[in-house]
Amino acid sequence: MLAYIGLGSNLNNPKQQIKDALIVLNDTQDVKVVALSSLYQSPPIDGSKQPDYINAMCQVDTHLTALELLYVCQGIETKQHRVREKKWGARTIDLDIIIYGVQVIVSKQLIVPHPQIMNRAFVLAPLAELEPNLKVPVLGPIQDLIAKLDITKLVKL
Ligand code: A4P
Ligand code: MG
Repeated sequence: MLAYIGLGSNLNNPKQQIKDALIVLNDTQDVKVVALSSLYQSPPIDGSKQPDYINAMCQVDTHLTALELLYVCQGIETKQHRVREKKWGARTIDLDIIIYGVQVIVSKQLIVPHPQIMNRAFVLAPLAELEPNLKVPVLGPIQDLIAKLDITKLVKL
C-alpha cells in the first residue's frame, strides 16, 4: 500500500527532528520511505506566538494497516520526546497520516484522508510536489484544493 505521511516540527532543531523521524520510519519493518518532498517553512496556522514550523511530506510503501502505521508514527513522536501539552501547541515532531491508498477511514483513532488537509498549504504543497496529478480520496484533484488556499506564507527551502 502507498501512503503519505506529513511531518512537522517547530522545536529543538526542526530539520534534524524531521531527518531523525524519517530514518526511524524507514528502518521500521514493512515500511519503506520511497519519496520525500522538499522542506517547507511557515508560521503556525493559528497565528499563535510559536516558532515557525518546518514541514515535509513522505511517501511510504507499507504492508502495515493504517492503524498499525499510526502506532508507528506515534512511537516515533514519543521517542523524539514529544510532549502533548495543548492541541496545536509547539512540538518537536508531529507525524500525521495524510493519505492511505484510496482508503477512507473514519474511526475514533484515525481519520484518513486527514481531516484538515484542505485548509493546510504546508500539507498540500509538498504533497503536490510528490504527486502533482493526485486525486485525493473524497476531496478530488490536489491542484483544485491548492488553488483555493493562500500559499503566500509558505516558503520552500
Ligand atoms: N488522528 C486522527 N486521524 C489522524 C491521522 N490521519 N493522522 C488522531 C494522525 N493522527 C490522527 O493527534 C491527536 C489524535 O489525532 C491522535 O491521538 C490520533 O489518534 P496528536 O498528534 O496527538 O495531536 P495534535 O498534533 O495536537 O493534533 P493534530 O490534529 O495532529 O495537530 P495538527 O493538526 O497537526 O496541528 N502550523 C504549521 N505551519 N505547520 C504545522 O505542521 N501543525 C500544527 C499541529 C499546528 N500548526 C501548524 C502545524
Ligand atoms: Mg498529529
